[in-house]
Amino acid sequence: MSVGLRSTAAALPVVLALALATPALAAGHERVLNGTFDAGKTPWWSSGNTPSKVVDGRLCADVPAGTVNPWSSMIGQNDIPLEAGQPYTLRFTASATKAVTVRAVVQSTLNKAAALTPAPQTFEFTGSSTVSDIHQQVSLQMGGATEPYTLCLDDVSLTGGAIPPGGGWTYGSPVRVNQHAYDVDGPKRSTVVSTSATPLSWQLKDAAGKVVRSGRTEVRGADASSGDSVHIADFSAYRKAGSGFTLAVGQDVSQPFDLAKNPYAQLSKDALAYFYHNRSGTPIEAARVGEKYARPAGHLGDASVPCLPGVCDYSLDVRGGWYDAGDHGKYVVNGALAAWQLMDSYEQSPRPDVLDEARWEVEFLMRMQAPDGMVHHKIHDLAWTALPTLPHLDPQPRYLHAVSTAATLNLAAAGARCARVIPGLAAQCRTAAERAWKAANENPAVYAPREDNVGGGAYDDTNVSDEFSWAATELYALTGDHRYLKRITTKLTEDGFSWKDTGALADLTILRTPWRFPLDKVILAKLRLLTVANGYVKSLREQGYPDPAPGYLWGSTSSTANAAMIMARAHDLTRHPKYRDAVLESFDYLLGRNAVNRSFVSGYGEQAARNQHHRHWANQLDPKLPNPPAGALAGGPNTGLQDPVAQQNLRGCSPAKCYIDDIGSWSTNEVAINWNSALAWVAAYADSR
Ligand code: 9MR
Repeated sequence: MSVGLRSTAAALPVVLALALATPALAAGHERVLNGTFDAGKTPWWSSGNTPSKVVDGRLCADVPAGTVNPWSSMIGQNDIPLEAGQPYTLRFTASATKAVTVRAVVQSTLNKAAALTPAPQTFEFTGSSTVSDIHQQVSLQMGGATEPYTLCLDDVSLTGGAIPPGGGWTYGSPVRVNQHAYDVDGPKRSTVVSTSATPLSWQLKDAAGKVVRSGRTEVRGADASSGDSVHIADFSAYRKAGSGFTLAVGQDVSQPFDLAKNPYAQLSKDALAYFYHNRSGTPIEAARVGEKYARPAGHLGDASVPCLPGVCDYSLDVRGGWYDAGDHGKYVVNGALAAWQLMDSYEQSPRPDVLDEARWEVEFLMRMQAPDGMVHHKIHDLAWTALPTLPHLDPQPRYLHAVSTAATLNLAAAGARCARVIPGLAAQCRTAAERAWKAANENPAVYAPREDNVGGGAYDDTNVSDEFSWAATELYALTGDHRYLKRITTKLTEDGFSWKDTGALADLTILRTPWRFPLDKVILAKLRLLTVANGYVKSLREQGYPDPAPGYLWGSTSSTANAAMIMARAHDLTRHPKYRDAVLESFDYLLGRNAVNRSFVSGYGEQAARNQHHRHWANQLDPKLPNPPAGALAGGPNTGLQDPVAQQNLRGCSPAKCYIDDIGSWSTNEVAINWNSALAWVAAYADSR
């Protein structure tokens, strides 16, 4: 990931009471990750002129001669949390192939000389931090050498600070609400964090502070996902529209919220605008997004992209499409799913702008098709670029990666849907989809390698039976050709769907065009849809916070939104209000009624995500750049804690609390097309009901 000093000073996300603990109590808190290099090099980095690798359990760096400043050649680790006024002790063992003096640096804390010799020595330095910031740095600075040498480093440790690793978080008011708005005609509930065994009194107040309704909470008790003890306050009976309401429980007051007739009309537009903002290969016009978000066309070089060496001997024009997420990669599996979901949104809640946006991606997906009909898995940078990097300033060369069966079937599925719904592309999409299907059947087990994750994500998948089934369903819906029918093998289950598991989409497609399918298939698909939707409704009701799919893995908010999509389809088929209510309560979860008291959608709610991991919505790193525009969904709580910021600040978190609104936390706070497509689908549905 990115290297170098961060210019921002994000506040420590901690309980102040903890900061008052005496330093002596806290001396043992380790602040460095993987200081023994047992887990390889991550998250250590070295300067571009100083190649480094782990050798026999030590990090060894080749230091060049002829640089001027100490910081011209460095090894380091970023995102070190420090507290102002606290003492810290840095220890490490190091050797060099020649006697040399380097600088040992803890940013804002200490900067000391260390005289290295060929024999490993252990050093220890202390200092007090002058800042409270979770983005400080530990480094060895080796610049200024007269001759090249190799330095090896081991057992790096930085101890100190009062706040335990993982935080010591507080989340503000215990009264958690949908910080954007409740539908006046829908359910209106709040989750109140409290260990009281008896009900508490609540008061609903209008913007002037006048109590307009009051009642008592229902005691719910321990909530496993969050570790919180909770009550539920239900003010559904109040049905007057207005803005600036708050809910008070004793001295505790919620974030303000609105009660509105149609609270999701604007979100429906904003969630879709996300895709325009992230288009590749075209200028993003101020007339559409405002000056702040306008930018020149990115990656015009995608008009001619060669394969990685040894993969193919041609170049393809793979202009256009959307950037996948916070990175500038373009991946067929994820792009096809997102485009499919937008096309499905069009069929559910028709709006021409949704089709325009889907068309932009489908045209790109078709460009990824190789001459033999197989489809390249992805195109992305050779190496990860630093944050921030605007698309038109990306210095990295880009390559097409090998074809895969999964990508090929994704084009078959999305292409078949396109042939049914996008005017003007029908013939081209049908040809591409049918060629892809044929090619995938001739090459049924070509998998994208898991290790291919430098400069872009892997999107690896070694089970493509679900992709075959999804593609067969779409092709049958398009053509009615019985050869496809027997290839439909997958069903909707409570696991829902994701870029990797697309089997559930077969049932959703059958129910989209039931008149094209045999009756028994339709009846069974409907039965499964209702069973799964009922399970989500039940799960949502059992949770302290209303999440229908409380799994808390990477992109967990998209699982919530996709579960809401399935419940919306159930509502559509049955008109039973319990499904509509559960869709609305899923929005409550996404928009602030959750364990971290935060709206995961930028611009929606008083405490909304604003520092999502993104290469040009990077205001946290450069104040000249914007925060994400309204309507960008953060990935959300993820127990995997795959990035260093999450590892430093969330260690030990309860699943529903494994979230930090920091640009460095790509595993909890990235944005992505397949997550926003889910949000756009559900928001359009809520808007059009
Ligand atoms: O959404 C993807 C998630 O399911 C995977 O666990 C994760 C690691 O492979 O990758 C996620 O996708 C990322 C992709 O690899 C690169 N672009 C950003 C995507 C969202 O974080």
